[in-house]
Amino acid sequence: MRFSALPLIIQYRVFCIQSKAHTAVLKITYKVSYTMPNPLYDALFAIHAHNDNKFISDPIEKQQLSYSAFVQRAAQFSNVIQEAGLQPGDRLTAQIGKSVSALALYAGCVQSGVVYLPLNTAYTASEVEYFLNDSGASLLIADPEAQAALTPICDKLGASMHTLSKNGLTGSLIDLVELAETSSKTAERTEDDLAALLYTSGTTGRSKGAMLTQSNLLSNAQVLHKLWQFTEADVLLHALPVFHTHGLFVATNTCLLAGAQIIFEPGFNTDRIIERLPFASTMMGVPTFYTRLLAEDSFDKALAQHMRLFISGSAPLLADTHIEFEQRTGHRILERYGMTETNMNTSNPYDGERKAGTVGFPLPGVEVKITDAETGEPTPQGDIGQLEVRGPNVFKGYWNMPEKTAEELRENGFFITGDLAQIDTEGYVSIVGRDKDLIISGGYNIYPKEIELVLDEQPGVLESAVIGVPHPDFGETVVGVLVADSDDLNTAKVESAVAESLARFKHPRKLIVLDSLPRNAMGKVQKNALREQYKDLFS
Ligand code: MLC
Ligand code: AMP
Repeated sequence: MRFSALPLIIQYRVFCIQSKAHTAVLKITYKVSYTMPNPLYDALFAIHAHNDNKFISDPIEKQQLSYSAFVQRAAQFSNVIQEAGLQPGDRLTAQIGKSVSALALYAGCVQSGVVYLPLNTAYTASEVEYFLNDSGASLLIADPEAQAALTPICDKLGASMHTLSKNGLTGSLIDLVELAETSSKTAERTEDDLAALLYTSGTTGRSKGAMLTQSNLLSNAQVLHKLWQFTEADVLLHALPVFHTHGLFVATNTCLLAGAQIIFEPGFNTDRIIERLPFASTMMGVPTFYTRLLAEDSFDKALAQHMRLFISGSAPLLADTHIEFEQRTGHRILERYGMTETNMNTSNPYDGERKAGTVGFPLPGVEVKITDAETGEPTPQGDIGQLEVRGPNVFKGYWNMPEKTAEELRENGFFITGDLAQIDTEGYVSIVGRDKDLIISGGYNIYPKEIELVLDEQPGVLESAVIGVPHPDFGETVVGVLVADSDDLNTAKVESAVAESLARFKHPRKLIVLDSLPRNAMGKVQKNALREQYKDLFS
């Protein structure tokens, strides 16, 4: 059982060596075909079963966990998941803090073949209810502080719940994990089986579950590992949340493939990051990380001298930030572009020129084209159009939403990203805008429609328009423009209603009341006019 996660050949070799029947090994090797019972588990975790190198460490607090110890911990989580009755293909939802246990839970899901559905810790109970209900998840792992609010929801939906504390050290889940065996049966999976379900908000206000297969995740990690030249000598300073593609897949899977070490920070605290930078060789972040570092006088060349690579993504990195960063540290940030539905699509080169304001070239194996939104036909070289991508990284479709899937994922495999882009004569892709009504605040996607639906329901509100405006820290932030239908409009009450139903990062940082919304001749709200009018609100 201990080696059941390994390819059959290796299992047999190990078995033969253990039983001292060395002579049988070669004969058997040629008879048994090479099977990969769980490609993602084998590539990311099983290979580390005997790796005693550091996986997670903290150079300041002098803590560390080896790869082999982590694999054993993951097996304990896998056993608990299986003992809870979850079968391969079932969904497990987690709204938990960033901890080693959160990573082991992810690994335990991969090992047991259960589809992992991580949720932003900022989501309110009503948001969690939507995800639980839509995904049909049978088990929710939640913070003990959220237990009282989430228990009735689980009861209503027939899901079970376990708790896990923010630091991952206590909770009913840990009580079971502590008792579980440190080896576990590995569920057989194919590359096309789902590994994760990640929700992304939609323009209609309803979040969509992006179905990510084992090969979506694995192929992307393999490409990034090679392209960005990660090795076991690397130490990644990891300050991203682990409920999104960036922190969970791009950062973690790439390190797992390389056998690199991770300094696993609970969040982005500038002082703690500055303290740990000298021990790291690489960092991945959203642009806010880099602007926050640049705001510190102590952030200089000396502090970054051991670094090999800074990577940015999830939101546009201003060319000014790129240039200032290079002047300050001598490092050119490598900007890449991706999405929940597609993992990573493009990247600036590791060795070649990293062009500020661009997201580089399509990744190996990924096709990118710019098309006309009306006709779907490719646009002439250099023109702006909608960006479409195709490759092994592109998701399988939206969970239980065949129509939405058909709208965005063409039959020929190209996914319409909703981003507007152009490609220069050297092949560098630039994201120049969005065809979708979307705000990206500090790397979190916010769909205005979702907020407008809540605002419109409030007493005294006739209608609303939610826009994104420039923000010095978050890149963009949310502003709500309201039209009153009576004297009853009380913006403080509106704010508390929003707070009850939507995660904090989606809350409008300002509510503005107008007599009417600007509209074009067709009656459509002119959000561009509002964005222009309020563009300096936070500068
Ligand atoms: C926190 N707050 C935010 C916010 N993050 N508000 C708007 N936008 C955000 N992104 C709220 C807090 O709740 C708090 O509310 C206030 O803003 C200030 O908090 P803070 O302490 O300054 O925030 P902090 O905890 O430091 O978080 C900021 C951040 C974080 C930028 C470090 O948001 C972050 O880690 N973002 C990364 C998101 C990410 O991983 N995206 C990848 C998606 S995958 P109050 O009540 O105190 O005012 C993807 C694909 C791809 O996009 O290509 O990668
Ligand atoms: P998400 O749905 O959270 O995965 O966010 C994906 C979106 O983030 C993309 O569609 C882009 O709009 C945006 N994005 C990601 N990386 C970049 C980047 N480097 N530059 C500009 N936008 C980006």
